[in-house]
Amino acid sequence: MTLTLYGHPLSSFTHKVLVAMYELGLDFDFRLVDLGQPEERALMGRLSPMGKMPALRDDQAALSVAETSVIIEYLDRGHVLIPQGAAGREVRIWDRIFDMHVQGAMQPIVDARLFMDKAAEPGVTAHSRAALDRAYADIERQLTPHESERPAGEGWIAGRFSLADCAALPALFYAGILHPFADHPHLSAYFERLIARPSAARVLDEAKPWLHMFPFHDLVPARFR
Ligand SMILES: N[C@@H](CCC(=O)N[C@@H](CS)C(=O)NCC(=O)O)C(=O)O
Repeated sequence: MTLTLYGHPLSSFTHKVLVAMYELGLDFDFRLVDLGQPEERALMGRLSPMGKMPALRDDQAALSVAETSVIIEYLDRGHVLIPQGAAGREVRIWDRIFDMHVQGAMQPIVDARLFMDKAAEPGVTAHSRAALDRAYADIERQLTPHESERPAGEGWIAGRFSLADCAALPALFYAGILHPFADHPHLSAYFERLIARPSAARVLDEAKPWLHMFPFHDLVPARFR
């Protein structure tokens, strides 16, 4: 494989794939894409159906892969991050929860700040915070021994470290800045384990020089800047 990941060091979904690539010890080039430039946006449009980042290019196979979970599945030939069978189903469930119900709930807060009138922001934010509260409660239950039908095990969200934990890192990083979860002890402890993982620590370290561009930079805890 001759791999290039097209993304941005501030992009949460790029973080998810970077954590996976570092976990898998893959050799690859990183191509920083500036979606503010029309030609760069057009480039992403050619690599990925919705023009979303990140996208993976495998030159040897002459193909491009989009959508983070699909990219990671493509890379994980040895089923290290996505086990086969029932365990894999649990991993996919939690991958979806972090992408859709944590990132998906958090993103409107950022979009409202970037693209909406100031007057519209409180309504969007209130809706997002309520959705995040529901997601946090479910994750807390999953991580609480004897509370869930789906045993977390080994300190990770679904058995051993997996695709779902790759998804959890950026989702909880950004959501936790905008809507903290300190009142959820198991979730908070899980996040501390995540950020201590060398792959995740490396991704967050690489994001540091870019975090001043995050619209809520003033809320980023000092330890991440
Ligand atoms: N479901 C997609 C989501 C990717 C996504 O939303 N990426 C964001 C960056 S974190 C993006 O490309 N935003 C730019 C845009 O929507 O124009 C995935 O998992 O790859």
